[in-house]
Amino acid sequence: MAIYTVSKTAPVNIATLKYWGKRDKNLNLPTNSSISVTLAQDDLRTLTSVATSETFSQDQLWLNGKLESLESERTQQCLQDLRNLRSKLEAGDSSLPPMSKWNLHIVSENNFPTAAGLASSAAGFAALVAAIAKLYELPESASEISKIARKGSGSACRSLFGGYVAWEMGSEADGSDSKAVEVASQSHWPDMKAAILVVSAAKKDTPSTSGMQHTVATSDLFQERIRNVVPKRFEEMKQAIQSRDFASFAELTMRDSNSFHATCLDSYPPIFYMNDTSRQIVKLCHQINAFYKETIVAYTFDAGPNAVLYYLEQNETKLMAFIYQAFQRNSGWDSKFSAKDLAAFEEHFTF
Ligand code: 2P0
Repeated sequence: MAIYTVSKTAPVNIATLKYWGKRDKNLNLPTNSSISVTLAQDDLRTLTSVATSETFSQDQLWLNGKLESLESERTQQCLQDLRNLRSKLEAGDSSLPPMSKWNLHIVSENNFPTAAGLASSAAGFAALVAAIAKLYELPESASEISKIARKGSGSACRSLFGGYVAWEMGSEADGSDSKAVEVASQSHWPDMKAAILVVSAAKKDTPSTSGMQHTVATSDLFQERIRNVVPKRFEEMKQAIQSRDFASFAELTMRDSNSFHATCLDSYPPIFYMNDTSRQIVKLCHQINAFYKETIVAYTFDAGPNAVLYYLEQNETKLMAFIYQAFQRNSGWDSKFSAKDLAAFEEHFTF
C-alpha cells in the first residue's frame, strides 16, 4: 500500500501591528486588521511532515518527538476544512487517490525551544495546514489556505507568507474575507533584521486567547484603539513598508506595541505581559535612537516580556554595540543611561 508524504516549514511571524481581540471566537475573526514580518525560513520555524495511507488506523500527531492529542476543536476544524477541499477535488477527478477518507500521521518539530516564551502556535498551525494542503495538492491560493490556518490560531494565517504580511480582518460573518495577503516580499526590503532578546523563558501567565477576550470585555481604551487608532495605522504601516521608510515603520511599530500593552493594562483586572526588564529595553531603544539622532531600532513585545528588535542590517554594529554594552556593564538590564554614559560610549566605539 502506498504511503504519500510531504514536508513543509513555516517560520514564526512577529506582528508590528498587533492582533488583539476577536469578534468571533469559533472562527477566530479579529476585531482589527494586523501586520507582521515573517522571519527567514532558516531562523525560527516549524518543520512539519505529513503522511497518509489507506492503512493508517487513526490520525496521530508527534510534536517535538512526543505523541500529542489531535482532539482540540481548532485542530479538528483545520483537518475537516482541508479534507473537504480534497474531497471536492476527488469528486472531479476519479484518478486521484481518495486521501480525504484516510488518516494522517503528522510529525512536527520546532527548531527553537517551545518553552522560550516565543510564539510557536503561529508557525505550528501554518506548517500543519501548508503541509496537508500540499499533500492533498490543493489548488487554492496561499490567501485561501490562510483562512484555514486562521481557524487554528489567528496569527497563524500570517505565517503562510514570507516577508511583510497583512491579515485583513474582513467584514463577513462567515470569515470568508478574513485572510492574509502579502504587503511586500522579503526581497522588497531584504536588509530588515530582527533580534530577539529573551527576557524570560517562563510560560506566560495569561494565554493570548483568554487575555484578548478579557481586554475586549473590560477595556474602554480598547474601543478607542480598534475604532480610531488601528485603521489609520494599518494604512500608514503598509505605506511605510512599501516605501522602505524605516523611521516611519519603526515609530508605528513601537507605538502599536505600546498601544496594545496599554489596553492590557486598561483591562480590569489588568494584564501584565511586560516586566521591568522589558521596560528597560524600551528605554534603551529610545536612548539609542536619540543618541544617533536617527531611528535605527524599533522594539515590539507580544503577549510576554521578550523583546523583538527590528533594525536594518547596515545599523547592526551601531545597535549591538549598545546592546552588548548594556549587558556587560550591568550583568543584566538594570541600566541607567546618563548623558555621561552616552558620552563614554561615544569615546569607546568608533562606528
Ligand atoms: C499578534 N498576538 O498579532 C498578537 C500580538 C499576541 C500579541 O496573535 O487565540 O496565538 O490562537 O487566535 O494568534 C497571539 O494570539 O491567538 C497573537 P489565537 P494567537 O501576533
